[in-house]
Amino acid sequence: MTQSVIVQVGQCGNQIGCRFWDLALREHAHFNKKGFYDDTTGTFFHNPNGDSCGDNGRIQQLKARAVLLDMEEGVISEILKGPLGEIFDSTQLLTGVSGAGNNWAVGHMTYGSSSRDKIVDQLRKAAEQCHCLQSFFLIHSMGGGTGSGLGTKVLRLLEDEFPERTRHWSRC
Ligand SMILES: Nc1nc2c(ncn2[C@@H]2O[C@H](COP(=O)(O)OP(=O)(O)OP(=O)(O)O)[C@@H](O)[C@H]2O)c(=O)[nH]1
Ligand SMILES: [Mg+2]
Repeated sequence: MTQSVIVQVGQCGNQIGCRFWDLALREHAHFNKKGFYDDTTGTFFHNPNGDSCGDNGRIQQLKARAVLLDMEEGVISEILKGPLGEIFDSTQLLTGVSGAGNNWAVGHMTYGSSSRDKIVDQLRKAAEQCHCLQSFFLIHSMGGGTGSGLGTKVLRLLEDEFPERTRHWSRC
């Protein structure tokens, strides 16, 4: 079975990404009534307890196979405080302070350069948690500075660093 990693960039990317996670959790809960960690669940979710689960083999904890990027803090900190907060941890997040002010060049060039190594590191960590990584899904806006500028930078990074993996992107 293969796995995929979702990369959400900027306000729009993170908000739409969270709608995806909400739906994915609901679907798994609907079809996986016994609550076992199986290959299907593993497509988008990582079991941080390894192969071991709790009593009766039921899932104790799930983490999204995701990397969350935003050059301001507000949206991601709201996500962490909300009902989806538990499926992410600090190693999957990268936030800045002031955002890219709706400026593609600031997102692409300024943050793209200063954050490159940290982003690659997070992508690698997410990839290393997969037995058989199939693809990356990138979610970002065409407007905004972070979504458009850093989002397109991340697309290039994925091509450079993971040339053999499929890339899908969703633009809003
Ligand atoms: N469909 C949809 N579009 C959104 C959402 N949030 C923002 N947008 C659109 O995204 C564009 C602005 O991009 P943002 O994602 O807010 O900006 P950003 O990527 O955070 O970039 P900066 O804040 O400029 O650094 C506008 O066209 C918004 O209408 C959302 O939740 N859903
Ligand atoms: Mg923003």
